[in-house]
Amino acid sequence: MTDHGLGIIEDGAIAIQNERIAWVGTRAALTTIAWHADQVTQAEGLWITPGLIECHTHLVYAGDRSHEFAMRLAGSNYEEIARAGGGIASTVKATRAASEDCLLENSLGRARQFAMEGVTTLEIKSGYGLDLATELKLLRVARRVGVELGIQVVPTFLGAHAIPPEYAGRSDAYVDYVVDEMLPAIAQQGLADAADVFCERIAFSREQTRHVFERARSLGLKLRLHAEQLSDSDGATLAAEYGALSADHLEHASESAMEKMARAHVVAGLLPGAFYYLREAQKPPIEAMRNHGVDMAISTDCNPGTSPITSLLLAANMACVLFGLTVEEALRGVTICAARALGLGEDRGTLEAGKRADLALWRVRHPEQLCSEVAQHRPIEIVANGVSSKRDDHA
Ligand code: DI6
Ligand code: FE
Repeated sequence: MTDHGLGIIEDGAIAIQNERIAWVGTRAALTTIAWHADQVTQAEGLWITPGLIECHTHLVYAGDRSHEFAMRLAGSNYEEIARAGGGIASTVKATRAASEDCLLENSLGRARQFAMEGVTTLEIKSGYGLDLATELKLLRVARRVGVELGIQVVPTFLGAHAIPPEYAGRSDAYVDYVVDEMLPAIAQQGLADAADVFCERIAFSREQTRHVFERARSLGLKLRLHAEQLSDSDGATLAAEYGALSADHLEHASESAMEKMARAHVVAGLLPGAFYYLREAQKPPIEAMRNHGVDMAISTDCNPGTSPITSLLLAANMACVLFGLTVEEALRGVTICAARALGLGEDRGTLEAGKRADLALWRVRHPEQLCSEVAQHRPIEIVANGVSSKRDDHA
């Protein structure tokens, strides 16, 4: 059996106790230990992987942007559409107008797609409210999504996603609002684990990013960054300077920034869905990431404008086909490296004793099929925080 460096255990067994993995090894070793379990599940012929980890989504929003897809097919590009008032601003309008329950229903539909594919940890960013009341609404919805689905939602505050219409031409004043009013209120309500910024020429500058990072850090929030998606503002270096958990996109990042990220243990978040959907040509510097030992996480970036995708395995497949990742890198990208991008690498992302009992059971011949075959695999059983659920058609 080709291992691909995945640490495969053939004829393995896993013991779970109190929502944690208590033991992992071969079945033969398990018998000699004479484990006394209250309940035993046979998984004959199945593969068990860690529950998948989706570390970057914007899945709480209202409306859709299919007309922009059509505009791009007719020749417009993302930046032109954004500058003309479409893009993020149009989703903000729809999201501000939507009730909390309506947002929950829309968002649950998308989140369920992730959960059914074996995702047991789901990061969700705010960022389509851009005023305090609506950002709070999005973060509450994110939390409710996790409760409804029995998976762990990790909420991120992305107030610095775009400049809202009421602050047009006054981006510094908007950043002051984010820093002085939104961040403290969100931190005080405990509604976000991290703060993120879209550092880009059509969004926020390095200096503005720094301003948000300073305050977020002082409030005890972890940091993430959207960096170098459309151009090089050297946000990746800033992420390294601030010890951010991850810098995501990175298509236009330099090799020297990868060295700094490696030294500061900043994970690279690869988002091939946005690259694909926008028909970008410039790929992230994967070889530099490898050479410097930067961890590569893979995510969908699920959002209505640049990546309306709810399949993490499809993103893993795209990372292989479009960015040239190996199967091992792709599987690590949706498990352990994604866990690290959330600051949860010690807690989940591999099948190891002591880690949270998040598992997915698959009927495949080899886990490489999970990223080589598109839209064909869903786990037949999922264990999230020690609680098992079976797929409906597999009673
Ligand atoms: N980069 C992205 O690709 C998404 N946000 C961001 O900062 C796009 C969000 C959108 O177009 O609605
Ligand atoms: Fe994003």
